[in-house]
Order: sequence, then structure tokens, then C-alpha cells
Amino acid sequence: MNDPGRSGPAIDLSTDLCGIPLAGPVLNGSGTFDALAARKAFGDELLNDFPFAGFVSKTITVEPRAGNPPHRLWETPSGMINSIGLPNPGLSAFCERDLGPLTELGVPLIVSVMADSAPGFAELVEAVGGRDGVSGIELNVSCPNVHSGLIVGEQPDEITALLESLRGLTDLPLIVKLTPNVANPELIAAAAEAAGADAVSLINTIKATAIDPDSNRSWLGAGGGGLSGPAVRPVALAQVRAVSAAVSIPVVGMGGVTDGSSALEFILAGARVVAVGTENFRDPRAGQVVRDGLEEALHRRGFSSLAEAQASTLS
Ligand code: RRO
Repeated sequence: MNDPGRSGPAIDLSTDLCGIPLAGPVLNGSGTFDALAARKAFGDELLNDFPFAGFVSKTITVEPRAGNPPHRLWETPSGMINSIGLPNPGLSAFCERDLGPLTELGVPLIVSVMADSAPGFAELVEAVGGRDGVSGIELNVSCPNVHSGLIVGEQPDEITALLESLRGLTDLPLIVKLTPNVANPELIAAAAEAAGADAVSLINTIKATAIDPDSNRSWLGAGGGGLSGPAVRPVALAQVRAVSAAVSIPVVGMGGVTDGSSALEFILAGARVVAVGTENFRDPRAGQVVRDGLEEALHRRGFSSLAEAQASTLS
């Protein structure tokens, strides 16, 4: 919705992400906004102005997971560390209970999945890809809080093998969520593109820890976690810029997006769309704030549409 308080012509924010039509370029980061809880709290009011132009689910696994022991969160001066540990109901319960309501949010639904083996990923992709109302699948190969046998997100060869095993299982767009915890994420992105990925999203959280000063222990139950929020934005921008330059598939940029100006930074770094994550914990309407602020920022810069900014290159 265009900001009625701003003078000047409306800015066209519509776009698409590998064929998924979007009314605007602001998604949520997986696991940072519980749309079903919000719908319970706010009812259909939520759907009249849903904060995001597309919704990415919390990552699901084949089996249910309880998640990590407490503490799971640590606030930093400019962000937070999470050690959530991928709690989720598992594939069957997700499909039976959550998937239907998630397809009724009024925006395209992208389901995030993760497994500790290629056959596990295949089971998830086949099950989710066969369901009506799913517009895309995000392959989470980058959670810092789960010890899996797969180091797929850190190795180009492993990404190639995984994508090649999954590509034939669905016609839906496959979006690979990249880890920032490697020296050259553009090599992982290029391998994903070559093996058939339709888009990449980055960054997931940066490995971090917090020490309890009153004991000789980590504050976090699992010992470590992932840092997110404004503190990671410069790292995210550098990685989004490097990855965008290395691939032709679209990039979903995230990492400390809090307002229109920071969203525009990601678009100018080469992201096609952005995602809001940590800021949703502070303000559940952050998606609208970012969208309206981006419209304002585009206007201020003299862009007449989002597409113009997407097409402009950094000098
Ligand atoms: O659930 C988590 O602990 C988690 C996940 Br799946 C992820 O992808 N990134 C993150 O920071 N936390």
C-alpha cells in the first residue's frame, strides 16, 4: 500500500522473485515471524495489510524437533544471538496442520526445509512441492544451530550434488539459503546456480556466542548461536554484493534490514528483494515500516519505480 502521507507520484514496488509475483520487495526471514500466531491474535485484520509481500515459513524437518535447551536468545548492543535449534512439528504435522492456514495469508508462500541428508531433503521437497498453494521452496543449508552430517552449505561440490538430486523432483522455484560463515559465499552461490537453483537468499546468521559473566559458562544452552540484526548489516551487504556479481539468478538480501534506507542499501548492492528478520521481534509491523520507508527512500533518490533501482548498478 502506498504511503498516503507522502507527496508525489506513487512508486511502483511490484516485482517478482524467479517467477513468483510479488506486490512489493519485502519478505520475512524464515523463522522470524509467526504468521499463524499473529493471525490468531489479530484475526483477519492481519490479512488486510499483511506485513510482507511473500511469506517464508519457519524451517521444517522430516521429524519433529524440540529445539535447543535454554537460554535461546541473547540481546547484543545492535542485534541478537539466537540458539533456537530448529524446533518444528515435523513434515507430517506441518502439512496436516500448518500448511493450509499458511496458504491463506493472501501472499505467495515459500516453505523453508532442512534435512541432514540428501534423501531427507528429497522427502521434504517432494511432499511440500506436491501441495497446492506453495509458490517456492527455500533449502536451508545454513542453520548455525544444528549439528548435521551435511556440510552442504559450506562446500560447492556438496551444493552441486544436493541440487542435482533435488532439481528433478519439483517444478517449483528452489531458493538456496546461504551461510555467511564461509570465506567466499559467491562460490557456493555459483555452484547452486549451475546445478539448477532459481534464487539464493543471504545471509543466515553469523556464528557467535555469549558468555555469562557470573559463571564460567556460555549464556546459551547450546554453547553458541547465530548473530543477526543491524550489527551484521555491513557483512551482509558485502556478501550480497559479491554474490549478486557472481550469479544471474535473483538474490534475496537480508541481515539487519530495519527501515527503508537499509532495504534500499540491499537493493543497490544487487538484491532483487529483501527480507526483514530480527526487526520483527522488536516490531511485528516492521514489514510495513520497511516497505513504506523503501517507497519514501526510492522517491527521495529520484527513482520512479523499484525496477529502476534494481537495474541501477553501484559505481
Ligand atoms: O532455528 C534456529 O536455531 C535457526 C535456524 Br533453522 C536458522 O536457519 N538460522 C538461525 O539463526 N537459527
